[in-house]
Amino acid sequence: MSAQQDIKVIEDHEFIKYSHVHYSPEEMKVRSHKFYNWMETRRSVRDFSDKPVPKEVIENVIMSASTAPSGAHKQPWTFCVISNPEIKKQIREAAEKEEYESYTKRMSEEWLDDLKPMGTNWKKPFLETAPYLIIVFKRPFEFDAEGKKHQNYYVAESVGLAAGFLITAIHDAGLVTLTHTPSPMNFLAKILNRPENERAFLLLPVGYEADEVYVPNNRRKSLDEVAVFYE
Ligand code: IYR
Repeated sequence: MSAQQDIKVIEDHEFIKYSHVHYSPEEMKVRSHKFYNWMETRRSVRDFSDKPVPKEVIENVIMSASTAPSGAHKQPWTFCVISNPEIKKQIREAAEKEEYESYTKRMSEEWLDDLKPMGTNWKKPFLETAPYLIIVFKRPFEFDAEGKKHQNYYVAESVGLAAGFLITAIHDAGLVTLTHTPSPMNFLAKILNRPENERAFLLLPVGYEADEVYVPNNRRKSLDEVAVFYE
């Protein structure tokens, strides 16, 4: 028999008693340091292996992403998971068409210069090689059963947080990803036949890195460069 949940009703709404796990200051230091070291090993990868990944892992990382906080708890996101080779091919062709235009016409000289150390170009073979593509859609509004439109709140912030959780969960599972933003992205909603309340937000290929992968030798900003303490 499970323990009875401690529930309080305030103005007709249920609240459940919550307490988080507590660690000693020493344990917190060790845990936070370990977690930082682990996150520090994450890298964006552009060369993928076609080695299969269990679907259950993808399901679990999406459920972790969906634990992100969201405006008024609307969870204004949909994760589309593509493993079908025909659809991946369509996505690659459409993305490369847009990226070709971007790299050859739309991006400024300064932007192209800033991207040189990343070694990117309009070619996106990973869109077919990676076993899974996860496309994160934001949902700016919802339709209720009567067809009435309801706005969601802080949609970009909420979906950005869910994407961060997703990337963290993918890393934790021992897989790699890339935050790919083909621009403009409306071809994705068309190919995937998404409803009118969804807009593509991010495209993440997910899988194992290719056998021999090199990533840009980027350094990350130090604490001093990213944080200001007011004591
Ligand atoms: N969307 C393009 C270009 C691109 C832009 C930025 I800012 C990057 O950090 C990386 C790439 C692409 O995906 O290649």
